Amino acid sequence: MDIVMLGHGGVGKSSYLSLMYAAMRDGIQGFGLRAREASLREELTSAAEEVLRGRRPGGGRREVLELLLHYQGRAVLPVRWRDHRYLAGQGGERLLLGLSRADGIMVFADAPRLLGDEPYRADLRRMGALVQRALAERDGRLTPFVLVFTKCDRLPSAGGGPVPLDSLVEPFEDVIAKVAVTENLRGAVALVACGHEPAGVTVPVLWILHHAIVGRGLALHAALTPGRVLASADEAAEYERLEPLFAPAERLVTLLSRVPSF
Ligand SMILES: Nc1nc2c(ncn2[C@@H]2O[C@H](COP(=O)(O)OP(=O)(O)OP(=O)(O)O)[C@@H](O)[C@H]2O)c(=O)[nH]1
Ligand SMILES: [Mg+2]
Repeated sequence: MDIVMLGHGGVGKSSYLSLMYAAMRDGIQGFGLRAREASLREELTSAAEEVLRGRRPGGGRREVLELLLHYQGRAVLPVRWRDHRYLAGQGGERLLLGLSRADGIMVFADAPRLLGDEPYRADLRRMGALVQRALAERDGRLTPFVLVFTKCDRLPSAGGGPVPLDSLVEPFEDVIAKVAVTENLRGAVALVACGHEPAGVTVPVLWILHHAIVGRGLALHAALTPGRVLASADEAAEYERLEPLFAPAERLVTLLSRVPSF
């Protein structure tokens, strides 16, 4: 399963990843994520500790993290978690390919910055247009799509006022409209804070797992249907391992009932 995180440098992707990992390492409703290699397990765990102290996560930048999806303590499926730093003006062929093949997509935006910085908003609109192009090239696979607004602890509303959701999503209006009319894309908005007082960290990952497990399963099932191009033995085995997770993945919805979706 391929998950892509996309966002500008400094938006908070690595901070998110480390706190997400710390939450999923212990597991939620039986689902967990673990790094395949011990060195990455240690790196992510110590990065999470740094972030919880309010610091920038250390460690080198990895573009691809090899994780394993666990269910009830057993490894089920490899998860390739891609950290894609968006560069303004980038042609983005690699990005387009990554997004058009992903089983789950997270697009990151810096919430406090986007409220006041017009050039940044314009840049997010351009990034949104690129994402839309990639979405247009996808097959019809059921795929979760999360707009992750970071640094929400720094929003003026953090003291308890209403979150200016309309202003936050405005640069993404066209992408949201595209996702909303595309049958197999499931969009959500997540407001997160990744610092010493984390908030909303589990929403993006649980939204992704909730839909991507079934999405991946249905895609494998279609490939295994008699009469279709021959599926590999690996795909058949993967489907066997995934199928028992459909119902538990469905039940994650109880943790996501208040998430704005589109
Ligand atoms: N207040 C606050 N600061 C954050 C939050 N998330 C990230 N930061 C800070 O933002 C800076 C950048 O965070 P990173 O997680 O390294 O951002 P990144 O997207 O991985 O950046 P690149 O790896 O350069 O692409 C760091 O100084 C973090 O401490 C947040 O939710 N709240
Ligand atoms: Mg990073």
